[in-house]
Amino acid sequence: MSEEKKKIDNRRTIDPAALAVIDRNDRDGQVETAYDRYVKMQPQCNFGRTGVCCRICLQGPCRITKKSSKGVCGAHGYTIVARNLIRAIAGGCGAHADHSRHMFYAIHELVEGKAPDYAIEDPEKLRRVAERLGLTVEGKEDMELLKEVVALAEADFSKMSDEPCKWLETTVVPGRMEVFNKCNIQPRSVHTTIAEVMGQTHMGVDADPVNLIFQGLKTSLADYISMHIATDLSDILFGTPKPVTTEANFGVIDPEMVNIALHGHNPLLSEMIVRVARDMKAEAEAVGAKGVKCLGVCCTGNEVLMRQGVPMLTNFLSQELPIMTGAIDAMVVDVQCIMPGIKAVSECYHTRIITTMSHSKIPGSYHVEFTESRAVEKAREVINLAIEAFKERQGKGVDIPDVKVKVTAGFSMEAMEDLFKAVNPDEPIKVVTDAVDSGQLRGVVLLAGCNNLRVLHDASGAHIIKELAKHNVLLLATGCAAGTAAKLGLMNDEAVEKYAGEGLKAFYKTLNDANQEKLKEKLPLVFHMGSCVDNSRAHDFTTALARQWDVDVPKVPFVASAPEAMSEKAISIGSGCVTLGIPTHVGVVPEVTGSALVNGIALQIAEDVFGGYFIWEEDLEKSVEKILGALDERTWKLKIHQQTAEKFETALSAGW
Ligand code: SF4
Ligand code: MSK
Repeated sequence: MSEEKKKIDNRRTIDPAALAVIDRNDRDGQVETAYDRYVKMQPQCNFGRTGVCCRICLQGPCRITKKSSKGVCGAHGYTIVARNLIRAIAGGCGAHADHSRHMFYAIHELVEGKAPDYAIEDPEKLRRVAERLGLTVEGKEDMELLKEVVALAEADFSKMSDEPCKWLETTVVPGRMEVFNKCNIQPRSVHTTIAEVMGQTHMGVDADPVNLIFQGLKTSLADYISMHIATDLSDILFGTPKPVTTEANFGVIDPEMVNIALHGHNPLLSEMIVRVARDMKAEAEAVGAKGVKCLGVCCTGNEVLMRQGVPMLTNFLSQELPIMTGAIDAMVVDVQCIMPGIKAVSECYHTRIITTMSHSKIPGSYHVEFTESRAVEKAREVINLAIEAFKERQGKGVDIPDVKVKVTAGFSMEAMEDLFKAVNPDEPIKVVTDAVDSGQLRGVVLLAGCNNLRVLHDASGAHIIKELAKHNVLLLATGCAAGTAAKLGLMNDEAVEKYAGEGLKAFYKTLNDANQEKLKEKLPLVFHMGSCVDNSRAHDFTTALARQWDVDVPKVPFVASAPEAMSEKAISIGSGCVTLGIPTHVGVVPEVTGSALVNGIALQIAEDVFGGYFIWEEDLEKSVEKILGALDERTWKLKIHQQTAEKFETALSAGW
């Protein structure tokens, strides 16, 4: 057995509920999960891990070694690493574009009168988005306006001309657009940019690593556009999230209910299932259940948590484990981050795995093809499968770890502004900039991204959150990092008492006091902003800070951290953060270290050009130090320049 194999066991999580299931399975069961497969997979290939394996043509795989510094075609390591990296960014962008396009299709059907089960849930958001896009709003009916918004979205998805994409131009500060123009990385549109990457990285096209990386950064902007369109369209269709309190972790499973886990990313069907489930109590009661309970996994979970207050069951890495409680009647999946392994686990239980998208299937699963025109009917079909499974469950034992915690989520940008307005009605975001200027807050950090078995599940996210809170950092979260906070009791008011420093506590007190009448629960330690695509909300937060300070983003004390980055989407989101001017910590070193040049661009040169840069750091203490260091550098510079501007009564300098 290799050294690495000896060191690693399958107890690679700090989530007490997940550990309870893993331990019980080790004692009594034989179900294989990702935690076991990761151990079996060791040692993993170092060529792949450092990015120096090329399989782009059939002469490969070519691997860069001491003996052979170039591939068969003569491609250097830096070309191979850069090509692999930007294909991953394109993969991430492709996934977000897929999600976003689906929202677009649904709204298109709605506008055409072919999606009778959907409606415009948030007409005010529609008007805000339309105004931001430069459309005339006055005197127009909602549907007419939605049609115009959708036409602009279609152009951003697919136009071939050079004018700026609307969802980029209207959501970032002018300084960013100047940088994008100067570097020639403005995407023509989302789809053309993805296609460009595939052409540019074909065998024998671009060998220049810098040119390749710039195309990668352009693609990360296309990714940002996709995410922003998805968030805006989802809010228009299903409502913009507002604070909501519920519970998280395996203890939310109720053995007396028909339990349906909603997993994936796309809210189109899951929203319908949640709504229809409320009307199908009688059908559930007819088979002896108390009702139908929906529970969330990964980002579909985040979507329905944010808008409907659906309890959060678990995040990415532990997705197979709820099935092993024996009490999940159906796991309904749509797209992205769905482990094919759930099917094999479900075979040991009565659980129905139900795929719902034509391009996202798992062999042997139930498939209920989702169509916008028959959304309610499809939701009923899915729930009926779960009810049938509940009947089969009777008489069989269940074992549910008794772990659940309170969660307050639902912090869209609009919800945040609403909170700030209670303190400063005219300039809401000034509540945050004032707190940073006065030293009450040390800055703002977004915890984003996935889980990854290369590090201890949930450990780095939890550690970073607790330490940054102690140091008075305002914390936002999205994706499975938000799942970590939710499951581990870091997304409620009790966590503020336990972990926040004095400055952060005082900041919360101001907000809680001002919003007393509105808030059912006091504010949580970490503000849940939504799913992966809702990183757009966090970018809007950064843009609002930059506008308030009247500076470009690289001057704003805002850092992103993906402690357990895993997917190609995480790579494209992280690259987008850097391009948009944000220092970005990644707790799992990506596959770029095989080229000193590409690695150097990510860590240093990016800062010179875009103001944002990557911080690879797996050590937890050092991660916190580096994140705080990045915040402090910006806060310090901002203060010096503010003091100078005040002293000489001039405008704030733009050139630092
Ligand atoms: Fe090897 Fe070049 Fe083909 Fe890549 S493109 S597999 S480096 S020959
Ligand atoms: S689900 S991309 S593991 S955040 Fe959005 Fe979680 Fe990452 Fe998937």
